[in-house]
Amino acid sequence: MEDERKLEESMAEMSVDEAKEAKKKAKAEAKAAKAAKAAAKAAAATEKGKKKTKLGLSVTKEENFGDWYSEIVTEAELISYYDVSGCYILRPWAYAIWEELKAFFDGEIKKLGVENCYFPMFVPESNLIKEKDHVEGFAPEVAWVTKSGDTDLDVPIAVRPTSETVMYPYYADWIRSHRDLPLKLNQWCNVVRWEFKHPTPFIRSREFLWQEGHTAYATKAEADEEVKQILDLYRRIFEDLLCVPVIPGVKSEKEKFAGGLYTTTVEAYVPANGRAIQGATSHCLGQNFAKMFGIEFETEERARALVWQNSWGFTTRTIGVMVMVHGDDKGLVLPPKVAPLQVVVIPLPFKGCDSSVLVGAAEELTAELKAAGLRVRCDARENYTPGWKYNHWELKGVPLRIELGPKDLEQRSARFVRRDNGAKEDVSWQRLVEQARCTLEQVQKDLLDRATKERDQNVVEVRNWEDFLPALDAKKLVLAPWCEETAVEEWVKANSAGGDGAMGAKTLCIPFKQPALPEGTMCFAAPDKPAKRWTLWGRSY
Ligand code: 87F
Repeated sequence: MEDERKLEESMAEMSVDEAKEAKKKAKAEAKAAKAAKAAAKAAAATEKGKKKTKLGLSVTKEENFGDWYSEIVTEAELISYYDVSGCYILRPWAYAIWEELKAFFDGEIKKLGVENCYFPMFVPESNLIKEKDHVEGFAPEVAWVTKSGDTDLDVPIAVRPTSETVMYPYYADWIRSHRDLPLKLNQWCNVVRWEFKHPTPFIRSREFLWQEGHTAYATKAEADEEVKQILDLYRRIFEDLLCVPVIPGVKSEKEKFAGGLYTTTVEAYVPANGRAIQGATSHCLGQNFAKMFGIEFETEERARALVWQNSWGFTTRTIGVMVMVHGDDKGLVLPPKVAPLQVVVIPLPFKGCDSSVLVGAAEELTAELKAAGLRVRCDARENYTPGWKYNHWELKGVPLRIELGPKDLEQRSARFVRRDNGAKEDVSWQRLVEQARCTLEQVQKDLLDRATKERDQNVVEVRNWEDFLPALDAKKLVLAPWCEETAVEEWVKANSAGGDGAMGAKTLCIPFKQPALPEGTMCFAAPDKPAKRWTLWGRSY
């Protein structure tokens, strides 16, 4: 009541638009707070339930995907909830996965001649608003520092939501001649976007980790080339590391980064709820920012010219997508290439057996695997039963479990158990390292194969509007011939929002890989307009 009154009072001093905006914001804030409270309550309830059973997850992926996800990310010790709504603690298990992705991408961009750097997280107000198109739609999400202690700052300072406006004033300074080009910088950092939509760990958080690359070239051809190269690295992060198949393509005019020329993207699919999710974007900014920030150079012919720029980024969202795609009712299923631990060795002491010999042998096998470069740990803790350990490491998603019991010891072999499909195999000690490597490679391959099959079964070609909604409602992504008119895109979105609260469909991308489009094919949603290309549509995050 008190808050409402305060809001009314301050609204009396605002313009109608400002008042509307403030009301909207207050409503969204209240909604976010309510959602956070509900999430905390749910977390506490499942915590309680589990204390009773000690069995790991209390809901199945199919029963309630949302609850399953909140539970798995906390129970597997990827994240902890934090006291600021929409912010999460990345625990070592999640951070180690991030470090794997980072190591891969960092190595690859260095091969392309990109250098790492670090710019401040604070943006002067005057720079932030220089590029209007770019900031307009995003303004409500920008967080501001307005005080130090009790004193108001002379000028408020924004916290970076992305760093175009932080970096480009200095690009204008540094770039003078064609000899200063190309300039290729990247930074690994955090960014803050004060979102009001329901927050989800990794998927939508108010602070997240990412890399942002910002490059400048003399020619458009060079910039175009890099956009593709970076997008392909993003594809490899998803497919080769996370075993998540993606569809690369270009965004529609409506969905592209407004400040740029065109946006390329990799789009993933979450089978459990049929939603699409943007994986990472690689933008060609054209010369828009160069104009705004005066980034010019002298050509070899001594003429003045504007640079061509790109920016590109991927975030900790990648981890959330991997969890959603591969996790099961026992917990996480981690692809070996990103798993913090690839193998866990568990000795199975038996009553009446000398457990020190068994544990000694388990530790030796562990050392051998470690020496071969695998990430492995021996879990010989005496205060937990083997059954408890199986559940624990399954929950954490370790790709391969190696059990060693008295019988195995006798036969100088060990039992391999795969996390992804439960397959068991007895392996002689002589072939231990070789077979562990081979099994992990097979798991990596099988995870991508399985996810690709499932994704492919859920992308359908639709040629007319009648078939569009039923496909969406059956949790499909839809590939449809489209006229590429924004008005039609907006019409589709409005007319695909279900009465049951289902959201409208968006264009995800115009895939680079196009099925044949016969001459005379019309737009699926506007049958009087010729279709230009097949476009991928879906309900999305
Ligand atoms: C939120 C607030 C202010 C996204 C925002 O995709 C500005 C923005 O510019 C904003 N949310 N964006 C677009 C970011 C574009 C681009 N930046 C570099 C990337 C990749 C990395």
